[in-house]
Amino acid sequence: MIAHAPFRSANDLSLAEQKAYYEDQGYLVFPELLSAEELARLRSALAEVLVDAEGLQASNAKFSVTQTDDGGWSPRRIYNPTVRHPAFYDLVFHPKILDCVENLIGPDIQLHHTKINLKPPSNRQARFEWHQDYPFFPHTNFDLLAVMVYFDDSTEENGCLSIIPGSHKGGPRNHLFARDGAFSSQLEDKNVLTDPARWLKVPVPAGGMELHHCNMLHSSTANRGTRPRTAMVIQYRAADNAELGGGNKDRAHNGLQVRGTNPYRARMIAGTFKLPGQIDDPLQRDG
Ligand SMILES: O=C(O)CCC(=O)C(=O)O
Repeated sequence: MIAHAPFRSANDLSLAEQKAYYEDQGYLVFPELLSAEELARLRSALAEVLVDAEGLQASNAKFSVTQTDDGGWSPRRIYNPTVRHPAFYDLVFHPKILDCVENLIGPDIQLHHTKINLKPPSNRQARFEWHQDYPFFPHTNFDLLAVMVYFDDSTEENGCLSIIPGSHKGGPRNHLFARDGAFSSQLEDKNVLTDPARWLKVPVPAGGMELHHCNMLHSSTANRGTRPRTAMVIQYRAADNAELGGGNKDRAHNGLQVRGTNPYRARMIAGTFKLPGQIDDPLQRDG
């Protein structure tokens, strides 16, 4: 049993309380979501998919790999898991997940993309710098959120998520995007990070779920422990939330209607947003 951080378990909140908490804090944690059988099916699917990554020493369209501290190679991301195994496809339609998402962004829901993030033990590279998701795929409004379903216990030791509660209220911030295709972004203005007292570690048990607003500032450290940390990330959006700039065609099931209907209209919010295509390479800039 791992200790829960000092946040309220959304399992104990009514739908109205969940919505109010999400609007104010920008996230929700459900320590209990999946049954033991559902979790076992996902773990077994993961093992099946990872067979294809054995011996891989370079990233490809299916896996991103990373070097562990002992010099070996290990997958750190599975791209588009919904096309890799039916168990992952089925997960995006899970009624408990969609009931919760519907309460936050409305009854008409589409998938934006999915991925599985793996943090192998003793690996310093599988970490995420502070960022928001919205600048990577800006949309016409902010009804866009990331659901993280945990296949393992995530702990401070193995690199659980950190967030800055309430930071979504500041709106999208400029990010610098690296050119190499790897996930290495930086917040342009780091002043927002100067108060670690506002950072919150969010450990979630296996079978649980965390979700956060697209403008939530979040990060996670490397896995310094001996146990893996695996989570499937599912990005959902309201069906009237259209992606700006056309989006990335490599994302499987992008726009899949997972609940409700497609209204074929876009709801716009005012603002000026940097598009991810405007690449600014922090390495070149600093160097
Ligand atoms: O897996 C994590 O800890 C963070 C994932 C994340 O921020 C992302 O994939 O954008």
